[in-house]
Amino acid sequence: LLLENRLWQALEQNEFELYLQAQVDLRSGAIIGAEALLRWHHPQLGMVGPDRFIPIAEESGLILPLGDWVLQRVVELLDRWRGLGLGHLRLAANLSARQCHGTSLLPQLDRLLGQTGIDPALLELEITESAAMQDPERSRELLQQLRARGIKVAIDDFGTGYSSLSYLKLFEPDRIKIDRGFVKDIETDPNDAVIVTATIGLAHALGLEVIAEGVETQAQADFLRSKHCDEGQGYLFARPVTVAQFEALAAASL
Ligand code: G
Ligand code: G
Ligand code: MN
Ligand code: NA
Repeated sequence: LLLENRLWQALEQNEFELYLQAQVDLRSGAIIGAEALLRWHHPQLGMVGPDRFIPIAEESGLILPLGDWVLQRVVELLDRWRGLGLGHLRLAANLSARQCHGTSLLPQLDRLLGQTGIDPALLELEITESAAMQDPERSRELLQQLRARGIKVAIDDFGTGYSSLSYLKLFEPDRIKIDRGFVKDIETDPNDAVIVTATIGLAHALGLEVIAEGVETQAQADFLRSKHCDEGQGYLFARPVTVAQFEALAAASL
């Protein structure tokens, strides 16, 4: 309860910050974009990670204004990058289940796109497999609406939920994010290696791109590249860092 009360105040007092984690092309090694990850600077507790406050924010409804704030900030950054020579970078934001199934997301996106004139294809929204599966028909409709606006969609934590592979065809996302649970033991667990290889093949057969999460070692990156995985994200390439740090990293890798 304490954390929950404090959360509403946190939004008013600007205690949230977006960290950015680079996403790289596995073939060239180039940074092609980033995922935005929320952090909370609690005045007493210090830095609080999203695993601790997102579930509470989701429960209490704060996730809606907080999610609005994230989207606004992400679009602002895409707009800013055009003036910094970083206008090629894609930026992904995580959507909560409530945001996906509420009514304010599309109007807000239309407003933000209209205000800035950014290329909607540089904005990617990550929807977890489990959020999408809470209401598959509504999710299909939402993804169709996003696609109509040219916004990209990635299915996050792919492989961890109950989704049948046939839903990939129904949702028609642009990309799937292979959950880091499968990447972790990719070299030692033959089952994980088979699952990852088959998932990449299936996604490509359906015309989708694939990014692997939680890439921590060069051997994992080499394996993924050998299986034609398109992109990677993980500590091997970069940790989540501040916006200024990410901009420096991306500028240096041009
Ligand atoms: O940054 P990382 O460690 O610790 O994130 C933990 C979890 O929090 C991840 O599952 C991530 O998807 C989620 N998360 C991070 N930022 C956001 C956000 O802005 N919105 C939502 N809904 N989830 C987020
Ligand atoms: O949205 P999602 O559940 O994918 O959130 C990404 C989470 O994964 C964040 O919490 C981020 O800090 C974490 N993460 C990113 N790269 C790595 C990595 O290489 N290893 C591990 N263990 N976690 C990572
Ligand atoms: Mn994510
Ligand atoms: Na994930």
